[in-house]
Amino acid sequence: MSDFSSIIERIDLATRILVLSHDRPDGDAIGSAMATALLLKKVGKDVVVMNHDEVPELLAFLPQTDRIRRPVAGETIDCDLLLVLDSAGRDRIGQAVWDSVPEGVFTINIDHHISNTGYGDLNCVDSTSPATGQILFQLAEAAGWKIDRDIATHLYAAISTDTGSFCYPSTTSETMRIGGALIDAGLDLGKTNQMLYENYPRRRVEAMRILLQDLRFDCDGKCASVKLPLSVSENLGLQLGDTEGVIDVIRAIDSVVVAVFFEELPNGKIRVSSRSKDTAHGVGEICAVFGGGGHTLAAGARLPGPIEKAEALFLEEVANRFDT
Ligand SMILES: [Mn+2]
Repeated sequence: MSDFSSIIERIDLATRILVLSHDRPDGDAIGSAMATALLLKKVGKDVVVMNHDEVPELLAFLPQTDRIRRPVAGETIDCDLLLVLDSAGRDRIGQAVWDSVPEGVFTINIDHHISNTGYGDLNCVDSTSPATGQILFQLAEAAGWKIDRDIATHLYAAISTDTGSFCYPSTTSETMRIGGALIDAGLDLGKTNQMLYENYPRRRVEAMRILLQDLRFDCDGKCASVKLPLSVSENLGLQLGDTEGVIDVIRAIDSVVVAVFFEELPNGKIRVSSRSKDTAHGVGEICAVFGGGGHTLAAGARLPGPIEKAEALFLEEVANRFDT
């Protein structure tokens, strides 16, 4: 549990606050940014929320996500405090967003990635927390800010999506306590879960069908991987967030310890997402070999293309860990 007093002091002094979270935003990035924006607005601050990319269609049901702005070339956001959430490094924000941030503005970095580079003027990084949303709940509690239904919904989306619905081992009794407190604050649990987990567009399942045809096993079935070439994403009209969760399907196979998903991006880079069930075979270290990072059991990296080459390099690194 962090000491939030210096963060609260800085926020008290600020009048106009810019809230950022990482590109290709997931539930924790959107939920954390929006919960923070709504909390700060309630205590009288002017708030701008910005993300490099669009809100994924699956998360657009969350309250007031139309407030999230995208960077406009040449525009600088007038602010006297910057909050950067759920982002391990400056590079996760995207250059177009940094171009909108005034030079020298005081930066608070709130995150739960063990690989966080400590790029803020004030850094609140708790790698024992399963989601940035959990740290923000604790901050709100410490500051005495009231959590209303919309804020509770965002914090729930943040925590639920980063813990695999309160299932991953990173989930603690504190996470469960917070879940209860969010229900008390007005969260509609059934409806929110339905929107988060039972509301997939058909193209997502079509993508799953194609991906699973080429499901690959290595290391005596302990490593499973799938790859998504750009041509397939384009043919299916996939959007950001559509392939989120594919990895959980292959991770759930009984023999599998490490699951890997390779995705070819429009810029030719290969986005690698990886999950592990066992800290003895953590994926954080493997991703770090390729300049990526994250957590022990969930991590990512970006490798140069082509996709087959990235696949071979990464899977070789996985195999090395199972040999020893
Ligand atoms: Mn997160």
